[in-house]
Amino acid sequence: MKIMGIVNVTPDSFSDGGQFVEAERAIAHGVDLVAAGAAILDVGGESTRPGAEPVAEAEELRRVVPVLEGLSDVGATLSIDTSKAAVARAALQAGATLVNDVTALRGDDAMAEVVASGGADVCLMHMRGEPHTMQRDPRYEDVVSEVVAFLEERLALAVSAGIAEERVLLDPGIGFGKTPEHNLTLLRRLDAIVALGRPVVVGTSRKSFLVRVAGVDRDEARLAGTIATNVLALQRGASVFRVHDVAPVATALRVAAATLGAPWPGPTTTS
Ligand code: HH2
Repeated sequence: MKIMGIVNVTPDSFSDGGQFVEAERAIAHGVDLVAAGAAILDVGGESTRPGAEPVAEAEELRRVVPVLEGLSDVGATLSIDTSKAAVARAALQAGATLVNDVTALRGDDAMAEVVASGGADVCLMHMRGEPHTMQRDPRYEDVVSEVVAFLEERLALAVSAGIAEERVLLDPGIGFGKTPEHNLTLLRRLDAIVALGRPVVVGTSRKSFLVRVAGVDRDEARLAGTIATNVLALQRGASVFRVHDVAPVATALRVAAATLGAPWPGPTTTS
């Protein structure tokens, strides 16, 4: 079980320090997340939020490479959150060992080869549609079986492209082309994805469905909802928890794991 801390590298419109300040700030944030309990840092230079505009390859490279280099000896696994093969290739050279591809190798024909030849781990995530349109009336006959079938198919494709099965992680893609009800159903039935035999990554952190479900639009609702869903995902067999607020989620998961009698990395005091 591991916490994946989110390190977003996006331009700061309030600072005139430019590129250097942006990278320095992201590196400092990554160091803080590791101190708070993150074993993986997921570095991303392009938002996949609903409605987000794509970022050009050169700009994405400019954002993420200095940050990965700056974090290379921080003591965490480095993950690159990208669907572009060139960005993944540069990231692996800069110290990343995990490619977190929200398109599950569909976004760039060269991605599978980059992952295979780089000997990297890869997270394959389910997404219905494209980020800028995916939240327009998503529909499924049966969301659980459709997500499971998709992940099974992408896992088989990855293996046939030369990626070792042991290197693949799977993710239901909470919030990616799904209604709040779809997200809740997938979290409730996470066991169906765990049954595919690969570690499952869950990303609910601060997502807007939490506000809809909680019925309270405050930052505390996003954090409380993030904690609730991650604790239940732990109980349902998830292995990797992708979050912004590492310290409170780490505490909640440590207590939840102790309650379940499940192992949790790091010190647990019960006496
Ligand atoms: N969610 C986001 C981005 N990457 N990767 C995985 N494997 N699973 C997720 O659920 C996931 C992901 C959401 O991205 P964005 O809206 O850009 O926000 P942030 O990166 O701050 O979470």
